[in-house]
Amino acid sequence: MDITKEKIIKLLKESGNDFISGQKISEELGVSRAAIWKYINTIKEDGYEIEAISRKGYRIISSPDILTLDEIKDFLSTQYIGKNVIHYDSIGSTNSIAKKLADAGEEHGTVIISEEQTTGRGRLGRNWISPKYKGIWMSIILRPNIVTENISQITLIGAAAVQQAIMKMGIKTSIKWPNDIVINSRKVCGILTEMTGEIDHINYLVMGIGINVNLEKKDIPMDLKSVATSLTIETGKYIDRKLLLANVLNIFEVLYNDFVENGNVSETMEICRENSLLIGKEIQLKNRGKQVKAKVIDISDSGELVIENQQGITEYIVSGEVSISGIYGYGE
Ligand code: BT5
Repeated sequence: MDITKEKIIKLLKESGNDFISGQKISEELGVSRAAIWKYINTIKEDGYEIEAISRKGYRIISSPDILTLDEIKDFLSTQYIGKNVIHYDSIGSTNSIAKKLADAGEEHGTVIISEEQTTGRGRLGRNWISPKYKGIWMSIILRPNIVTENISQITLIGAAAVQQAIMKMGIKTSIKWPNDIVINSRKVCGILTEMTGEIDHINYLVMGIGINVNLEKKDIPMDLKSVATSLTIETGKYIDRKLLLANVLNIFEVLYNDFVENGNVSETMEICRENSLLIGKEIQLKNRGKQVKAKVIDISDSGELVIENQQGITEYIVSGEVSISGIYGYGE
């Protein structure tokens, strides 16, 4: 966003219910009053409701429900995650843009957010519906100095952060290893982690997180009715996306730091275990085209799914897709 525009929004917010004069803004920012008037108009176009009274000046009546840095920074307590937010009104896929920007050198911790995605992506080329203003559709650019084999743990850090952030809003969800957050047998969040690098070296990682926040039943297509839900559908309440987004980023950074600085994922795994949808259940596991039945015993300290196969042998699974009876309409 334009830096002067950002500063004007900041000044308006700081003066709260009081008017701030064009003269004062002009002095503080060193721009002409005519320019300020133009900026105020573009700020209004962004959805801010601004009252302007001659000789008194300007004040904000209401802020739009959008996920710009201006709108979330009061809730953010991070050092680097989300300190740079690139916000779009509409985009194909935040993961695709994040990869392009990361290729061009965009910094660690940058968050790409769009109010809507027109070609949101799931895993394996699947679609992710992302209606406007209804969810959190974002990608975090990460440049961790870790070995490639540990990257599946980062998806679990994302899942744990989302689960805990939703919990902070008073809503209990479960984690369906490795990348879904589930409420009442339906999916409210999916995570898509993509990376670029060599065998033993990561250039960057893009963690895409999609959370269905204020989608109403009509926003969910017919064929996804048994698969997808939203926080508002489940609670009947309108949920503050700004606060939820900041919570996710705040918690994510704490868990992520512990991982990259101390090699410690114990808190993440504890969250994944305690809120696991799968532990103790019979599942179907699909991995590299093979499908097997198994029972889930645990999630290991390094994030593998610990299963007992049909021969009674314990196996440690790093990646795969799990189907479980009664969840997402499967086997019902
Ligand atoms: C995922 O894939 O769950 C990963 C989703 C990641 C989405 C984020 S949004 C920001 C970033 N930018 C992107 O382009 N993507 C990421 P997967 O496990 O493959 O699940 C995909 C399946 O979930 C689809 O085939 C549908 O059945 C279902 N689905 C599609 N949209 C959904 C939604 N909004 N909520 C719940 N389920 C959905």
